[in-house]
Amino acid sequence: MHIEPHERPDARPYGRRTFLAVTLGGLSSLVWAKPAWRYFSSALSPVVAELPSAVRNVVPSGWRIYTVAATMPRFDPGTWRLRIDGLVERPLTLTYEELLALPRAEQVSDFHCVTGWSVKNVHWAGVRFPDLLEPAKPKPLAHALAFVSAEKPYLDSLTLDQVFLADAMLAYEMDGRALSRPHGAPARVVIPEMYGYKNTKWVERIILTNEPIDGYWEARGYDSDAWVGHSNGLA
Ligand SMILES: Nc1nc2c(c(=O)[nH]1)N[C@H]1C(S)=C(S)[C@@H](COP(=O)(O)O)O[C@H]1N2
Ligand SMILES: [Mo]
Repeated sequence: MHIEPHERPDARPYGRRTFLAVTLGGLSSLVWAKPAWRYFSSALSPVVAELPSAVRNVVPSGWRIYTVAATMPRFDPGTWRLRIDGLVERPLTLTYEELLALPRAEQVSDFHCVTGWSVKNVHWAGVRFPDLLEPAKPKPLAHALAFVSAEKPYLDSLTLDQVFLADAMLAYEMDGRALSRPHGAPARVVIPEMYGYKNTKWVERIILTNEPIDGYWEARGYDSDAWVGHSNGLA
């Protein structure tokens, strides 16, 4: 089956200007003139690897911001809620404060999009799924989770075994700061062993189900086997 790369127009990668503003912050945009940007867009690009290290350290992160809707959800710490329901004994609603109060985990991991770009050494902080799910008491029949994004109609699904991997988390910080709006504020899935499309941003609801459901990209032809190196999207 032929799979289109998911930068196609309806995947709406952010415009260069937004992206630069988001990513570079205070850096002079002069330094990052348009032609150079192309080379920097993949962290694995050989061009980047050959740069002197002083330059490499200020190379923009390599992230591409993906959305499926026209606007990104806006996070209000006062009214935001995370719902955990479905096959659980105790459906839960967490405030942002309550999420941050759960046991905190940190990690450094690489991030891979199935279309071929990667970002190395991303620092994440968040909560591990056993700590997040325990208070809701998943029922024995619960074998999977559906992550519902506040960005409609994005959603994706993972099995309980997958989210219990040691470096999977619901992340609320990236590189030492609260998760930014483009990266999914206030909380996104991080599962480094799997391609980016399993890393749902703007998570507002987690539904425990008996088996995984098709996610946004899977419904459009991508493998539900999203292990890095296995999925069909890139090859
Ligand atoms: N809500 C939502 N989550 C999403 C996506 C999206 O379009 N919407 N894209 C996915 C894909 S394909 C990738 S590669 C990553 C990209 O993460 P970033 O936008 O923070 O760079 O987000 C994933 N999570
Ligand atoms: Mo992706």
